[in-house]
Amino acid sequence: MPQLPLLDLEPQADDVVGECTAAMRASPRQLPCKFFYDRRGSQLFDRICELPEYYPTRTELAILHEHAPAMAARLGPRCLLIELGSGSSVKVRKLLDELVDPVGYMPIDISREHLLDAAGQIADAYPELDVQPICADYAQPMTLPEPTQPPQRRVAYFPGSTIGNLHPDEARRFLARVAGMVQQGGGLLIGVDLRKEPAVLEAAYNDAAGVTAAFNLNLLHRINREVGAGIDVDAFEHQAVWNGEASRVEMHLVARSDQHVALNGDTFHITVGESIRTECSYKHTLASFASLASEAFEVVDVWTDARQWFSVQYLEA
Ligand code: AVI
Repeated sequence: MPQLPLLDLEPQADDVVGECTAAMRASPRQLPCKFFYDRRGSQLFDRICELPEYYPTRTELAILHEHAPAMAARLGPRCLLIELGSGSSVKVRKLLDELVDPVGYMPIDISREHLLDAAGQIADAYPELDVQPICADYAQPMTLPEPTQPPQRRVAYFPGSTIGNLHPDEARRFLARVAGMVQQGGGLLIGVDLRKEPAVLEAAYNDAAGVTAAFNLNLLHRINREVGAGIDVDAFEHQAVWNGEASRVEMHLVARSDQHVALNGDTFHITVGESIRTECSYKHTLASFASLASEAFEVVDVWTDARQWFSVQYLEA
């Protein structure tokens, strides 16, 4: 495997205890969903993506499979592709297979080992491609290096509908930062999950095999593991509910009995039936997403599946 020139922006380690304590003080009580993804949580998430009820991953892959040539035509020749939160760099292969003379691929991920491993595999599979892995928290502002050849266009790639896990204000701020990253005339190719029947949505976040429940409860195990909080994890149960007014699926951990959670010198009393909200997953319409993005980007192309359950959209800054 080739030795790749890692640009290490040394992302700060998560302050799990500080951020969780602050979120638990909020009303209603919350825990940040970004903490789902420790080693165990990431494994559980990979299993979620394979579940029959969890339609987003396979639907997005099918859209990519069918429309990658059209997407590549829209991105144009000599583009620099910047992947935000590249993980295993799996979905991007469908695009790389179709792009004409891309000047480079910059995968950005917070997990150094995972990044180097995935970037190495891409460099192996696409020997002509200039691969520049960047270890960074893509949610933080950063200055990107110049690619070795000048690109015709910079395009950020953000699949998976991860934008759905941001509240609208956070999403607008994030999109403004991405627009700055790709510069005027640059683009964003983004996966956006769409509004659909509540029964389909609730099943996707409350699967019969209980994998999503384990993923949600792992957050409490993680807090116990990392800060020795001594939370009685069995005293909580997973709940996923559709909040139609806010157009989002909410995941909660509901106390089965009265609980005391000690964190960072604070004790939180949680009464039976009370819940801690752990994640919001917003579901957009094509119109609501265009409006959310409108301060930073204009939507110029949308590809969806036949049921219009998921979309991949190309936005221009
Ligand atoms: C990562 N993100 C887009 C997933 C989602 O669908 O909101 C996280 C997830 N939570 C439960 N299942 C999957």
